[in-house]
Amino acid sequence: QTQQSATADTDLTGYDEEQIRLMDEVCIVLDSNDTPIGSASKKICHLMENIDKGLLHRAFSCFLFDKKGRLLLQQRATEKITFPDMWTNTCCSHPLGIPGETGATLEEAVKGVKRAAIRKLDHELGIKAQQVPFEKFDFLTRIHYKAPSDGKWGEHEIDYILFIKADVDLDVNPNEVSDTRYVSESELKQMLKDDSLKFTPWFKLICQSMIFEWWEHLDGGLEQFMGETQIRRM
Ligand code: DMA
Ligand code: MN
Repeated sequence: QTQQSATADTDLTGYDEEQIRLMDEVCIVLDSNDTPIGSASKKICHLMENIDKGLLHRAFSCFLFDKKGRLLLQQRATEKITFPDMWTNTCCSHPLGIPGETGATLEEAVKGVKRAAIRKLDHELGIKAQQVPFEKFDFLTRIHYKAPSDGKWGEHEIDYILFIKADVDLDVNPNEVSDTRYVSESELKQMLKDDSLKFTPWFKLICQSMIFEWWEHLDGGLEQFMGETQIRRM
């Protein structure tokens, strides 16, 4: 039997060519304690038929704040296969099964997701690596959540939450992101009340639980929330 790439699959008929190509990326498959137990394509990891059998993978969610303490949001492009057109935090993606992004211990895994975040901040938003250096990222905690997208596709992840304070220049990739916006806490609270806007499920979970408390400690006392070893099940 020959190995099939995602591009050859009927599950992906009709979607954007570049987004289909990205479904061949290799994600890190986990047990429920975040121990890597293998790898599988991004496509395999995001099909609800596999998620319903328990397939779980590693991800990160990056929150970037500017000098004024405003959070950078993005609206996902219409081309995205999962959760298109929804507003969400600065950048989300997956560490890949490649050297430097995989890690079995929490310490190594945190390094891996920071490297993946640097890679994807550039890919999605055109933010150059020198504006978001490795040392500037803070790891807060991990959340384990499951969320369907449209029936066929969905998410089931252990998601590493990363904060970074940095003033950056944007050069948005329109295949990934259709809009960006810097918001204050009160502006985000207003946006969340606006029924005409759609938000990703993981961003909603984080908004309902921890984000505003963390945000209040951005300029002092964030240390108490950093490096949590317990996985938050949501
Ligand atoms: C996946 O994000 C990660 C989380 C936390 C949902 P994504 O769908 O934006 O991934 P990618 O940008 O790689 O398509
Ligand atoms: Mn995912």
